[in-house]
Amino acid sequence: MTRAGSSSQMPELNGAGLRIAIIGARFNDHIVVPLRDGALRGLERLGVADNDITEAWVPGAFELPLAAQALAQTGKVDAIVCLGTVIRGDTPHFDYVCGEAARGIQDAQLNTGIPVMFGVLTVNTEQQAIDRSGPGIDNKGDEAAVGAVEMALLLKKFKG
Ligand code: INI
Repeated sequence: MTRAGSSSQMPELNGAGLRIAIIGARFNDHIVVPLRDGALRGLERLGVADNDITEAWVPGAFELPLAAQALAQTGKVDAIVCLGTVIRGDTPHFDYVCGEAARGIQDAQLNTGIPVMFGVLTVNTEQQAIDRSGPGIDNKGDEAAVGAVEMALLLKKFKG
């Protein structure tokens, strides 16, 4: 039997040689910067070289999909980590931004074949965002970075 990510156990991940991009949404940057820091910690822990990491910023989570798709189309990255924070307010704006960010990020990875991680917090309160962007490995930016390395390695394996 050929196994390619077919075990439910988290595989050993070696990110050396992978080119990973992080795109952050500047809106709520007091949360997104710690998510970015978590992503960088995760990539470094898995051996992704600093020189192989690209960082870019967009105004808000709504803009993440276009930037991710454009970057994926360059062929210069093996995976992309999208980071943002959308905090529920008094109007339906939250639902539009979250929905379009999620749909667009999924479209970007399906359209391009480059993994694009959904590291966007969609929370009801600022405290929930703070709780998910701390210094531990439960930081959602760190988790998204680990996912990016896993998916990049899996797709490379598929392509042989
Ligand atoms: N963008 C976010 O990333 N988070 C938010 O909480 C948010 N809220 O609440 O409005 C937000 N809005 C901006 C949006 O992403 C776009 O940048 C803007 O609508 C321009 O297209």
